[in-house]
Amino acid sequence: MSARTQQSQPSGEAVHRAGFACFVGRPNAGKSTLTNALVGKKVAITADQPQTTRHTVRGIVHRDDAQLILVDTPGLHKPRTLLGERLNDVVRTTWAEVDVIGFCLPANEKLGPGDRFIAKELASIKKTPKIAIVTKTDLVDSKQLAEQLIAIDQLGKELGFQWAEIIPVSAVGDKQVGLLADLIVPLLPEGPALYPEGDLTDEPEQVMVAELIREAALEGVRDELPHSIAVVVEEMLPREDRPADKPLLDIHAFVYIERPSQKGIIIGPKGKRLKDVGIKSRKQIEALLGTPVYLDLHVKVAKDWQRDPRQLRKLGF
Ligand SMILES: Nc1nc2c(ncn2[C@@H]2O[C@H](COP(=O)(O)OP(=O)(O)OP(=O)(O)O)[C@@H](O)[C@H]2O)c(=O)[nH]1
Ligand SMILES: [Mg+2]
Repeated sequence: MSARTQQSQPSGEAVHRAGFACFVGRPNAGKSTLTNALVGKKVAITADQPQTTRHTVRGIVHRDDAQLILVDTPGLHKPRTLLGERLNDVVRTTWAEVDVIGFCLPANEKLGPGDRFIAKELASIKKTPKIAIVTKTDLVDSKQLAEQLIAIDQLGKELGFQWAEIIPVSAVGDKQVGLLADLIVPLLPEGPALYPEGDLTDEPEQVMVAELIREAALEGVRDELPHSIAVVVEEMLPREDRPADKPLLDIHAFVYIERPSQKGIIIGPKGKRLKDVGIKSRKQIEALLGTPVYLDLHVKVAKDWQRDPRQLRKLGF
């Protein structure tokens, strides 16, 4: 038992802690994958492309001794659009509010200007403990990992602060994920649970459904197209006149893109790609909601929405 735990348990009674930890880092660092691994369920979509997450996603970890609320954030990056600026603002607001900051750095990429930029900003948040999380350790050998750990330790020293912890994890390989939670929990304030037992996220269903569609739509698209895609669920309604034991949920959703020229790529030859997106996301939506779903997908152009304040508002940014 650590000195810290002993101190906070004068009467020998078990202490309960509850609080917030955010994951921040460059796009594609593995923040959302790690959030899902800790929660034990997909609450945030992930993709092999930068800037997948576009809003803060709360994932809740329930333990006997604590409730840990993880706040997954969009990757902090050099913004090129109004959307990018808004996403960065969301990250900065989040890290100012949480109890613990987890800075995610992929093991397989040398520290770069993007990481230094973020670390510098973190250094100015003096009151909040900062854990450096080296992600994707399954992709490197022990030598490369050791070098990364040293570089991160050095980075903290250069910027004049001490990491509360530096921990290597693999969300995909399920390495040290539980240990990460063990390290965060003692840094949370004492207090009762903030969310009901069993809640894994506070994301509205409609948002989760839209995200699952976007995740399926992101698969296999490249260059600028991933950034151009936005998904909005317009309506979710139980189909009328269905027998009680055979319900069907009608979901109507729009996949937005920015230019007419992108339409063909999203829809694919003879509509095959869009159909595949529908099949793939429908399976996940049905698993999420626990009911059969009829998914109606339409593609629409919202011209240059990433740079247009009015369109951004309409799309929920
Ligand atoms: N091999 C390996 N790949 C990982 C691991 N964690 C994440 N990835 C992959 O890295 C890519 C990015 O993961 P995300 O979790 O979406 O990254 P993110 O930091 O949330 O990205 P943004 O939302 O764009 O900021 C995906 O292809 C993941 O499958 C890991 O532990 N091991
Ligand atoms: Mg993400």
